[in-house]
Amino acid sequence: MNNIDSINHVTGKSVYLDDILIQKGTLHAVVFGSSIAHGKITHLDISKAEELLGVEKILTYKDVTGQNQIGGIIEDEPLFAEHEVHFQGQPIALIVAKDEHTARKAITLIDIKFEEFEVVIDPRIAKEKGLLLIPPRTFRIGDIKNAWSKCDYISEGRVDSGGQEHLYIETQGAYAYPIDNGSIKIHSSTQGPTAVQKTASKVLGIPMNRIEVDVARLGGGFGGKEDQASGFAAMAALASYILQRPVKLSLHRLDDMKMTGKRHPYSSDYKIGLSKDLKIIAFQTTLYQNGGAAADLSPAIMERTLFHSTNAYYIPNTEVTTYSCKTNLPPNTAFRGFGAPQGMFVIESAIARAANELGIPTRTIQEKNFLTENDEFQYGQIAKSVNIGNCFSTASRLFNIEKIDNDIKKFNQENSLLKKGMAIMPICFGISFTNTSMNQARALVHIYQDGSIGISTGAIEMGQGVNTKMAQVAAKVFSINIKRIKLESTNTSRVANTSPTAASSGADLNGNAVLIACNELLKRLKESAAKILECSIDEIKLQDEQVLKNGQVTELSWEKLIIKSYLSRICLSENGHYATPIIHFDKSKEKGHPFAYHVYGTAIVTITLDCLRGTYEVDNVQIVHDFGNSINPTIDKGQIEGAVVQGIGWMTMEEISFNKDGRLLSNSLSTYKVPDIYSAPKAIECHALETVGPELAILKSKAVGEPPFMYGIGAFFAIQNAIETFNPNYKLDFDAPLTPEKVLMRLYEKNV
Ligand code: MTE
Ligand code: LUZ
Ligand code: MOS
Repeated sequence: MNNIDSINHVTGKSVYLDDILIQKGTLHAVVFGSSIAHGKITHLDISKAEELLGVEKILTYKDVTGQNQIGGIIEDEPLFAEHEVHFQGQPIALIVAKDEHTARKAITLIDIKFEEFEVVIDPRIAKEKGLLLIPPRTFRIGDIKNAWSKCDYISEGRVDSGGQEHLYIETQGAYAYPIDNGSIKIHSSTQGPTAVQKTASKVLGIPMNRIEVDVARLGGGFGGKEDQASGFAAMAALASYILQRPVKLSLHRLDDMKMTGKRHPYSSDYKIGLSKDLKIIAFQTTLYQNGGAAADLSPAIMERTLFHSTNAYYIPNTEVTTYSCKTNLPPNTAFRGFGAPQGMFVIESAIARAANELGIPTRTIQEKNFLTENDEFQYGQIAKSVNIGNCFSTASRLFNIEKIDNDIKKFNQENSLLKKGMAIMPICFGISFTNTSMNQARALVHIYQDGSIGISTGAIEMGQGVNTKMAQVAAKVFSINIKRIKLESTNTSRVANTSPTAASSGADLNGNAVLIACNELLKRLKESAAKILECSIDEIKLQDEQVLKNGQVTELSWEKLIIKSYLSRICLSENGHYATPIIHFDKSKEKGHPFAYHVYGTAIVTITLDCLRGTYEVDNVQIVHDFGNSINPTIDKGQIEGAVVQGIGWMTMEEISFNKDGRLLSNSLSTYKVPDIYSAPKAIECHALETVGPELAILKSKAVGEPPFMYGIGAFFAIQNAIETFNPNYKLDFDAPLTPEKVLMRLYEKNV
């Protein structure tokens, strides 16, 4: 089963924001952002810009009809800067003109002066100065204080990981226009239509029922549009509301890179203690999250870092503290993995260093400490259906780790300037929004008189294939051809109060809502069929577009059943509501059962390093992944491949760089490198672990969106492994990304 959209995608027929035919009289908007990272606006004169022919209006905070506030979790972010600016690119005004060119020209006519303040871009410095977005949080289990004395071996260190630009192909944008009754309709490239609706309602100062948000699909989101689409949509909506004209805002790539937040860079200190037989007895870490200038989703991301700071290991004494630090960077935000990759990189680094100091392979420690059934996570949840050990042992058998090892040794002996390296990356990722209340979804299913079906849910299709999976669910329940099913755009008037499509739970939550709605309709249709065929309901079965009675095909086809049911005045529409059972979390104790289940897997990453140039190639990523009972192996494999490449990019080549004044230096695709086909692994082999899959996953098919991102972390350690082989003087350090530039320095680092 391919993605239902694939033909339209490759023939260019799929409609994205920029493909929506615009109405007559549509105006175009461009955001005017701050040129400095921190300061006071001492002078702002927009009059010359406003006089430019073709400029309709320039909006500032003074024009906001409701509240000038877009903070989602914490109300700390103005839509337009008022008197101060806190990051370079922070929106100050919106120029609305007859076309984008005119709006850009007007920007050059805006007269603005600042008084500059001190710029902080380092989270550790922010913490010292007391600049925190929220109070710190700590997760703990066991007795860390007394655990150290039980350790035979203790190792300490520092770990840093960098930011990451989402680089969705479609930039942030929205198209808003007035509709009947003083309402506004917004087409937005967002993962969270309700977030957009709520934000626009607040900014415009009109109730939510006057704002209709509609999303056909996104050209990628990766978390970057979970929260940050809202501000731009609110701007377009505000302009449209004030001018009573259609307004389109579609960010230029360079503006998008400059104005929007990215993955959070983290800096951290850790201490790890092991017993003689290599059991990890204690692990303590303090992480400094670089939150940027406003909270955005940082508190939730910090929470997921705490949850995943021990990755796939059981550590009886753990204490993890995270500080969310306020800096003068654009507010950092959700990005595939949502704080988990940063946390996992720390524990993997701690293990790698300990192994290095003990002179043993890293995997010896990894293997000895994997979670097992009924182990308790540091947040109180008891691990069930654990198969990390299973994934690891299957991977080592299937891909023959011993042989990989020997081949690498042989290669490295035979080659002086090329060295190969290898690393194992295990993953354990919790599925559910960590904020329990967000784990709900609804689906509205209509069966039309001709037997075709329209499904509306809260899920956003962003390339991950959620629409295909939901169509599969409905087709399975009714046992009909999937071609009869259409996934409608995601629209707040049809499905309300949606959680963003995020946390990898889009298919689980919305798919289950579809399942509930379809099962209810099926019950009704069976009743109807039983009446028509004069038998009991138990004798009825729908199979391959036919109604069966006691297993025998009847003259009643799907289409006949539908039209007859309609004529008998049976309701052919249903609204399904799903809320994940079981999960809960008590923030006052930092304990609970926050996740419906966990996704496990293991990757073996092998690389070849050119020790003359510092460049490297990823030879292979060999994975054993726990999909549960995959509903769509084609799509799931695509998710694995994309995530692996994205993860490798984060760890190796994608380097976000700000200067000390808070100016983004890596501000275009010539200075910010993402993996292309040449730098992608030469092979990605993915083997599905045989499992039944958990009840709480949609049709036992586990969530797949984010977990495989973290396989990419293995590339860091594989490269590091090759550097060690070439240069025995190299002292391990953990400062990602490990760019070719950094690799070269380490290859020739001298013993000091
Ligand atoms: N795949 C594609 N092609 N495009 C995307 O934007 N986002 C990822 C992942 N896979 C993304 C993607 C992220 S961050 C998440 S949370 C999940 O998809 C969201 O979709 P799901 O909940 O349906 O898995
Ligand atoms: N978003 C969110 C997420 O609001 N809560 C989460 O737990 C989460 N996890 C992953 C990605 N996005
Ligand atoms: Mo994904 S970071 O949950 O949008």
